[in-house]
Amino acid sequence: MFDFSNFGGMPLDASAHGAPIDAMMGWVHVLMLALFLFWAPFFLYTLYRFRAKKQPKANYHGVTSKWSSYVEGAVVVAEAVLLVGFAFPIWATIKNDFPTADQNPLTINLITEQFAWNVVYPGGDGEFGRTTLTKPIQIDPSDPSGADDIIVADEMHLVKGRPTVVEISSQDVIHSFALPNMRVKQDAIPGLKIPVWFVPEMSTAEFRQQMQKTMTIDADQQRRRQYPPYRWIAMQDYTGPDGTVIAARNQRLSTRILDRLFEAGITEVLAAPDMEISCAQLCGGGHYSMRGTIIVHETQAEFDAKIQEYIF
Ligand SMILES: [Cu+2]
Repeated sequence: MFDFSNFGGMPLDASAHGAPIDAMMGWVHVLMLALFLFWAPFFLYTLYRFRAKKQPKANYHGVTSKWSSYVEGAVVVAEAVLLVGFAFPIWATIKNDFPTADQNPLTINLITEQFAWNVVYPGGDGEFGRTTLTKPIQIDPSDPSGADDIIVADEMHLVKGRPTVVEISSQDVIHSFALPNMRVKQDAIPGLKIPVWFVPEMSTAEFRQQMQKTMTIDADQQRRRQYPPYRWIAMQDYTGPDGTVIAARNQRLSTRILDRLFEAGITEVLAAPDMEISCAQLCGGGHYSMRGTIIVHETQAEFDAKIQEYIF
Protein backbone atom coordinates (compact mmCIF):
# COMPACT_ATOMS: atom_id res chain seq x y z
CA MET A 1 0.00 0.00 0.00
CA PHE A 2 1.16 3.55 -0.65
CA ASP A 3 2.49 5.55 2.25
CA PHE A 4 -0.07 8.31 2.59
CA SER A 5 1.37 9.83 5.78
CA ASN A 6 3.40 12.41 3.90
CA PHE A 7 0.59 13.05 1.46
CA GLY A 8 -0.96 16.45 0.93
CA GLY A 9 0.84 18.29 3.71
CA MET A 10 -0.24 16.05 6.58
CA PRO A 11 1.57 16.74 9.87
CA LEU A 12 4.39 14.32 10.63
CA ASP A 13 2.84 11.15 11.99
CA ALA A 14 4.18 10.18 15.43
CA SER A 15 1.61 7.67 16.64
CA ALA A 16 0.87 3.97 16.21
CA HIS A 17 -2.61 4.42 14.75
CA GLY A 18 -1.57 7.32 12.48
CA ALA A 19 -0.65 5.22 9.44
CA PRO A 20 -4.07 3.48 9.00
CA ILE A 21 -5.91 6.79 9.49
CA ASP A 22 -3.70 8.46 6.90
CA ALA A 23 -4.16 5.50 4.54
CA MET A 24 -7.93 5.84 4.81
CA MET A 25 -7.83 9.58 4.18
CA GLY A 26 -5.49 8.95 1.25
CA TRP A 27 -7.88 6.43 -0.36
CA VAL A 28 -10.84 8.80 0.16
CA HIS A 29 -8.86 11.48 -1.69
CA VAL A 30 -7.92 9.05 -4.48
CA LEU A 31 -11.57 8.07 -4.96
CA MET A 32 -12.72 11.71 -4.93
CA LEU A 33 -9.99 12.61 -7.44
CA ALA A 34 -11.06 9.77 -9.74
CA LEU A 35 -14.69 10.87 -9.51
CA PHE A 36 -13.74 14.48 -10.14
CA LEU A 37 -11.59 13.64 -13.16
CA PHE A 38 -14.48 11.70 -14.66
CA TRP A 39 -17.56 13.70 -13.61
CA ALA A 40 -16.26 17.23 -14.19
CA PRO A 41 -15.37 16.74 -17.90
CA PHE A 42 -18.53 14.64 -18.38
CA PHE A 43 -20.67 17.44 -16.88
CA LEU A 44 -19.05 20.06 -19.13
CA TYR A 45 -19.52 17.76 -22.14
CA THR A 46 -23.25 17.31 -21.43
CA LEU A 47 -23.74 21.07 -21.01
CA TYR A 48 -22.30 21.50 -24.49
CA ARG A 49 -23.75 18.43 -26.15
CA PHE A 50 -27.35 19.00 -25.01
CA ARG A 51 -27.43 22.77 -25.30
CA ALA A 52 -30.86 24.29 -26.14
CA LYS A 53 -29.74 25.57 -29.52
CA LYS A 54 -28.87 22.10 -30.73
CA GLN A 55 -31.66 20.23 -28.90
CA PRO A 56 -34.71 22.49 -28.82
CA LYS A 57 -37.00 19.60 -27.92
CA ALA A 58 -36.36 17.45 -24.85
CA ASN A 59 -35.78 13.73 -25.25
CA TYR A 60 -38.25 12.06 -22.88
CA HIS A 61 -36.56 8.65 -22.94
CA GLY A 62 -33.14 9.74 -21.72
CA VAL A 63 -30.23 7.31 -21.56
CA THR A 64 -31.19 3.78 -22.48
CA SER A 65 -27.85 2.00 -21.97
CA LYS A 66 -27.06 0.46 -18.57
CA TRP A 67 -23.47 1.64 -18.21
CA SER A 68 -24.24 4.66 -16.02
CA SER A 69 -25.89 2.34 -13.50
CA TYR A 70 -22.77 0.16 -13.49
CA VAL A 71 -20.55 3.20 -12.81
CA GLU A 72 -22.82 4.30 -9.96
CA GLY A 73 -22.74 0.76 -8.59
CA ALA A 74 -18.92 0.77 -8.71
CA VAL A 75 -18.80 4.08 -6.79
CA VAL A 76 -21.14 2.68 -4.12
CA VAL A 77 -18.95 -0.43 -3.81
CA ALA A 78 -15.78 1.69 -3.49
CA GLU A 79 -17.40 3.83 -0.78
CA ALA A 80 -18.63 0.75 1.05
CA VAL A 81 -15.09 -0.69 1.00
CA LEU A 82 -13.73 2.56 2.47
CA LEU A 83 -16.38 2.56 5.18
CA VAL A 84 -16.44 -1.14 6.09
CA GLY A 85 -12.84 -2.02 5.23
CA PHE A 86 -11.05 1.03 6.65
CA ALA A 87 -13.21 3.39 8.71
CA PHE A 88 -15.14 0.90 10.88
CA PRO A 89 -12.10 -1.16 12.01
CA ILE A 90 -10.04 1.94 12.81
CA TRP A 91 -12.93 3.54 14.69
CA ALA A 92 -13.59 0.32 16.62
CA THR A 93 -9.94 0.10 17.68
CA ILE A 94 -9.69 3.71 18.74
CA LYS A 95 -12.99 3.80 20.60
CA ASN A 96 -13.19 0.29 22.11
CA ASP A 97 -9.80 -1.41 22.39
CA PHE A 98 -8.39 0.57 25.28
CA PRO A 99 -5.03 -0.66 26.59
CA THR A 100 -5.35 -3.30 29.29
CA ALA A 101 -3.64 -3.19 32.68
CA ASP A 102 -0.86 -5.58 31.46
CA GLN A 103 0.08 -3.05 28.82
CA ASN A 104 0.85 -0.66 31.68
CA PRO A 105 -0.78 2.40 30.17
CA LEU A 106 0.12 5.89 31.33
CA THR A 107 -3.12 7.48 32.54
CA ILE A 108 -3.41 11.23 32.58
CA ASN A 109 -6.27 13.52 33.57
CA LEU A 110 -6.63 16.51 31.33
CA ILE A 111 -8.77 19.34 32.69
CA THR A 112 -9.26 22.13 30.22
CA GLU A 113 -10.13 25.72 31.05
CA GLN A 114 -10.11 29.07 29.28
CA PHE A 115 -7.29 29.09 28.13
CA ALA A 116 -5.06 26.36 29.45
CA TRP A 117 -4.42 22.63 29.47
CA ASN A 118 -4.11 21.29 33.02
CA VAL A 119 -2.32 17.97 32.75
CA VAL A 120 -2.71 15.93 35.95
CA TYR A 121 -0.50 12.93 36.79
CA PRO A 122 -1.66 10.60 39.57
CA GLY A 123 1.71 10.30 41.35
CA GLY A 124 2.98 7.11 43.00
CA ASP A 125 -0.39 5.78 44.20
CA GLY A 126 -1.84 5.77 40.68
CA GLU A 127 -5.02 7.47 41.95
CA PHE A 128 -6.31 10.88 41.09
CA GLY A 129 -7.49 13.11 43.93
CA ARG A 130 -10.13 15.78 43.64
CA THR A 131 -9.17 19.08 42.10
CA THR A 132 -10.55 22.48 43.04
CA LEU A 133 -12.77 24.63 40.87
CA THR A 134 -10.34 27.54 41.14
CA LYS A 135 -8.59 29.05 38.20
CA PRO A 136 -6.01 27.68 37.65
CA ILE A 137 -7.09 24.39 39.19
CA GLN A 138 -5.35 23.01 42.26
CA ILE A 139 -5.23 19.71 44.07
CA ASP A 140 -7.89 19.62 46.80
CA PRO A 141 -5.88 19.20 50.05
CA SER A 142 -8.82 17.47 51.80
CA ASP A 143 -8.52 14.42 49.52
CA PRO A 144 -5.60 12.19 50.59
CA SER A 145 -5.32 10.39 47.23
CA GLY A 146 -4.46 13.72 45.66
CA ALA A 147 -1.49 14.35 47.97
CA ASP A 148 1.05 13.08 45.43
CA ASP A 149 -0.75 14.29 42.29
CA ILE A 150 1.10 16.60 39.97
CA ILE A 151 -0.38 19.32 37.77
CA VAL A 152 1.60 20.51 34.78
CA ALA A 153 0.26 23.43 32.79
CA ASP A 154 0.33 23.32 29.00
CA GLU A 155 2.89 20.52 28.80
CA MET A 156 2.08 16.84 28.45
CA HIS A 157 4.95 14.46 29.09
CA LEU A 158 4.70 10.98 27.56
CA VAL A 159 6.90 7.94 27.07
CA LYS A 160 7.78 6.58 23.64
CA GLY A 161 6.04 3.27 22.94
CA ARG A 162 3.96 3.38 26.16
CA PRO A 163 0.20 3.36 25.56
CA THR A 164 -1.35 6.57 26.89
CA VAL A 165 -4.90 7.12 28.10
CA VAL A 166 -6.03 10.73 28.48
CA GLU A 167 -9.25 11.37 30.42
CA ILE A 168 -10.55 14.67 29.11
CA SER A 169 -12.91 17.04 30.93
CA SER A 170 -13.59 20.75 30.98
CA GLN A 171 -14.01 23.32 33.76
CA ASP A 172 -15.89 25.87 31.71
CA VAL A 173 -16.80 25.72 28.01
CA ILE A 174 -16.32 23.16 25.24
CA HIS A 175 -12.71 22.89 24.15
CA SER A 176 -11.20 20.36 21.78
CA PHE A 177 -8.04 18.44 22.54
CA ALA A 178 -6.20 18.12 19.23
CA LEU A 179 -2.84 16.43 18.75
CA PRO A 180 -2.20 16.66 15.01
CA ASN A 181 0.97 14.57 15.16
CA MET A 182 -0.81 11.81 17.10
CA ARG A 183 -3.92 11.91 14.88
CA VAL A 184 -6.03 12.49 18.00
CA LYS A 185 -8.91 14.93 18.35
CA GLN A 186 -11.58 14.89 21.03
CA ASP A 187 -13.89 17.55 22.40
CA ALA A 188 -13.62 18.40 26.10
CA ILE A 189 -17.15 18.84 27.40
CA PRO A 190 -18.15 20.24 30.81
CA GLY A 191 -19.71 17.52 32.97
CA LEU A 192 -18.28 14.63 30.97
CA LYS A 193 -15.06 12.71 31.29
CA ILE A 194 -14.10 11.33 27.89
CA PRO A 195 -11.12 9.00 27.49
CA VAL A 196 -8.91 8.80 24.39
CA TRP A 197 -5.90 6.60 23.91
CA PHE A 198 -2.90 6.43 21.59
CA VAL A 199 0.67 5.16 21.50
CA PRO A 200 3.36 7.77 20.79
CA GLU A 201 5.94 6.11 18.56
CA MET A 202 8.33 8.97 17.95
CA SER A 203 10.26 10.74 20.68
CA THR A 204 10.54 14.51 20.82
CA ALA A 205 14.26 14.24 19.98
CA GLU A 206 13.47 12.24 16.82
CA PHE A 207 10.65 14.61 15.91
CA ARG A 208 12.88 17.67 16.22
CA GLN A 209 15.59 15.93 14.17
CA GLN A 210 13.14 15.29 11.32
CA MET A 211 11.52 18.73 11.43
CA GLN A 212 14.59 20.91 11.89
CA LYS A 213 15.37 23.64 9.40
CA THR A 214 17.43 26.76 9.02
CA MET A 215 15.44 29.88 9.75
CA THR A 216 16.22 33.50 9.15
CA ILE A 217 15.82 35.91 12.04
CA ASP A 218 13.86 38.86 10.74
CA ALA A 219 15.67 42.22 10.80
CA ASP A 220 12.41 43.98 11.75
CA GLN A 221 11.98 43.80 15.53
CA GLN A 222 8.23 44.22 15.26
CA ARG A 223 7.98 41.24 12.97
CA ARG A 224 10.24 39.24 15.25
CA ARG A 225 7.68 39.76 18.03
CA GLN A 226 5.04 38.05 15.90
CA TYR A 227 7.52 35.52 14.60
CA PRO A 228 5.57 32.33 13.97
CA PRO A 229 8.38 30.03 15.09
CA TYR A 230 9.03 31.88 18.38
CA ARG A 231 8.13 28.66 20.15
CA TRP A 232 10.69 26.72 18.18
CA ILE A 233 13.66 25.01 19.75
CA ALA A 234 17.33 25.73 19.03
CA MET A 235 19.04 22.63 17.64
CA GLN A 236 22.54 23.74 18.64
CA ASP A 237 24.28 26.23 20.92
CA TYR A 238 24.58 29.80 19.72
CA THR A 239 27.18 32.00 21.37
CA GLY A 240 27.76 35.73 21.19
CA PRO A 241 31.08 37.35 20.24
CA ASP A 242 32.18 37.35 23.90
CA GLY A 243 31.63 33.60 24.16
CA THR A 244 28.46 33.65 26.30
CA VAL A 245 25.75 31.25 25.24
CA ILE A 246 22.72 33.17 23.96
CA ALA A 247 20.66 30.16 22.97
CA ALA A 248 21.54 26.71 24.23
CA ARG A 249 20.69 23.51 22.39
CA ASN A 250 17.07 22.45 23.13
CA GLN A 251 16.18 25.91 24.45
CA ARG A 252 13.00 27.58 23.28
CA LEU A 253 13.66 30.58 21.02
CA SER A 254 11.72 33.35 22.74
CA THR A 255 11.42 36.79 21.17
CA ARG A 256 14.01 38.06 23.68
CA ILE A 257 16.50 35.38 22.63
CA LEU A 258 15.85 36.12 18.95
CA ASP A 259 16.54 39.83 19.69
CA ARG A 260 19.81 38.97 21.42
CA LEU A 261 20.87 36.62 18.61
CA PHE A 262 20.16 39.31 16.03
CA GLU A 263 22.10 41.90 18.04
CA ALA A 264 25.04 39.45 18.15
CA GLY A 265 25.00 39.31 14.35
CA ILE A 266 23.44 35.83 14.09
CA THR A 267 20.73 35.98 11.44
CA GLU A 268 20.17 32.27 10.82
CA VAL A 269 19.40 29.54 13.32
CA LEU A 270 18.87 25.82 13.01
CA ALA A 271 15.58 25.24 14.83
CA ALA A 272 12.74 22.75 15.14
CA PRO A 273 9.15 22.85 16.41
CA ASP A 274 7.66 20.64 19.09
CA MET A 275 4.56 18.50 18.81
CA GLU A 276 1.64 20.72 19.65
CA ILE A 277 -1.59 20.44 21.63
CA SER A 278 -4.02 22.82 20.04
CA CYS A 279 -7.58 23.70 20.95
CA ALA A 280 -9.77 22.88 17.96
CA GLN A 281 -12.91 24.62 19.27
CA LEU A 282 -13.38 28.38 19.21
CA CYS A 283 -13.63 28.66 23.00
CA GLY A 284 -13.43 32.38 23.68
CA GLY A 285 -11.34 35.51 23.20
CA GLY A 286 -8.05 33.86 24.14
CA HIS A 287 -8.65 30.72 22.09
CA TYR A 288 -5.62 31.42 19.91
CA SER A 289 -3.36 31.27 22.97
CA MET A 290 -4.55 27.82 24.01
CA ARG A 291 -1.48 25.97 22.84
CA GLY A 292 0.39 23.29 24.67
CA THR A 293 3.32 21.03 23.94
CA ILE A 294 3.72 17.27 24.04
CA ILE A 295 7.13 16.02 25.05
CA VAL A 296 7.70 12.35 24.27
CA HIS A 297 10.56 10.97 26.33
CA GLU A 298 12.80 8.25 24.95
CA THR A 299 12.68 6.16 28.15
CA GLN A 300 10.59 5.78 31.28
CA ALA A 301 13.61 6.88 33.37
CA GLU A 302 13.86 10.14 31.44
CA PHE A 303 10.12 10.70 31.95
CA ASP A 304 10.35 9.98 35.70
CA ALA A 305 13.25 12.40 36.09
CA LYS A 306 11.29 15.13 34.31
CA ILE A 307 8.14 14.58 36.40
CA GLN A 308 10.27 14.83 39.57
CA GLU A 309 11.05 18.42 38.60
CA TYR A 310 7.38 19.32 39.03
CA ILE A 311 7.17 17.98 42.59
CA PHE A 312 7.79 20.64 45.18
CU1 LIG B 1 -10.07 26.01 24.09
